[in-house]
Amino acid sequence: MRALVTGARGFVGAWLVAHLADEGDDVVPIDREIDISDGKRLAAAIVEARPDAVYHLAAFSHVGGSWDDPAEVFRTNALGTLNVLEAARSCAKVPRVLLVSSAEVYGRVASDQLPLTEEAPLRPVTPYAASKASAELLGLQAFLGYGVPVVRVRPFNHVGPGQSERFAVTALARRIVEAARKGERAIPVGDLSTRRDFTDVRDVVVAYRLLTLHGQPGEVYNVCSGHAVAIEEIATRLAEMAGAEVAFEPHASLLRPVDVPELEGSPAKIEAATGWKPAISLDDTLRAVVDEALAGHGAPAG
Ligand code: A2R
Repeated sequence: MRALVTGARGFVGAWLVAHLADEGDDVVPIDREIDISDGKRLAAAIVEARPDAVYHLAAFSHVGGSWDDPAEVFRTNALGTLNVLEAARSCAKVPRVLLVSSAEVYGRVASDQLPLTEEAPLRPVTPYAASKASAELLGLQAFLGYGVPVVRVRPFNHVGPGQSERFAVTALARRIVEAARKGERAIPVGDLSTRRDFTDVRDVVVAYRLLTLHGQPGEVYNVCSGHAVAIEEIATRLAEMAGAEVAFEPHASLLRPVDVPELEGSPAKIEAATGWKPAISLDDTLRAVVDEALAGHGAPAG
């Protein structure tokens, strides 16, 4: 299968490109060299590549940072997705499109609503979530209106080696390792009570390929483990793994304007469609993140 990947040098993109190549796919990676909001250049590149599948990952991906420039976030995530869909539609043989949305589209949810199924209403709280919900609607319209075979995915939090330290788990691991090296005992943190459903990025990319092959066009699938874990527990495990004796001190500057207290997804639909289940335990993931922090490098590993 010939697979074009947008956002190919990002955290997930690097792992996805490696996984597709391992599976024998012919991969065409694109990233910043073609701005996703430049519809003409993007269409030319996609038409020329003649892919069987497009994995659309390019995005403004930082939820907290999305408050600073909602228009730019919308341009990249929603308009960029429209450009990918239009490009796919103009190909001689219309490729499958895997459209990567986000579980953030579910917004704040009462704990009795968890785990979230794909039927849950979209109630975006952040500019990032609104841009992803918009991208999903564009994908649905491309399917219903033009018959483009679009499969939408809502990944919950993913984590693993190669992630930027703008994201909580990697940032925590690096801060813990640094504090231990300097002999510091206290680490400033955001809200540790937040609970999230984490999946290892290496499992996420397996899910993406399986959904591209076996997902039902027009449908949407959660990609998640089905178990929420408090960031506090993760912080504690990271510290243990790093051999660091540190205390975590909440810091106002590290809190987001609005945070979603708990997210937990149901993976039942993806399991039924593809047989996918996460294979890597949270401890193995955290160990890999700590090892990377101890080795002192953070470049994408894929
Ligand atoms: O922002 P950069 O320089 O790191 O480049 C990112 C790229 N990207 C773009 N590419 C083309 N045109 C744009 N206007 C544009 N804006 C951003 O997309 C980066 O290489 C890639 C996204 O990778 P990450 O930020 O590492 O995101 P991650 O964690 O790999 O997430 C992949 C997908 C995204 O759709 C997320 O929203 C979703 O999974 O969770």
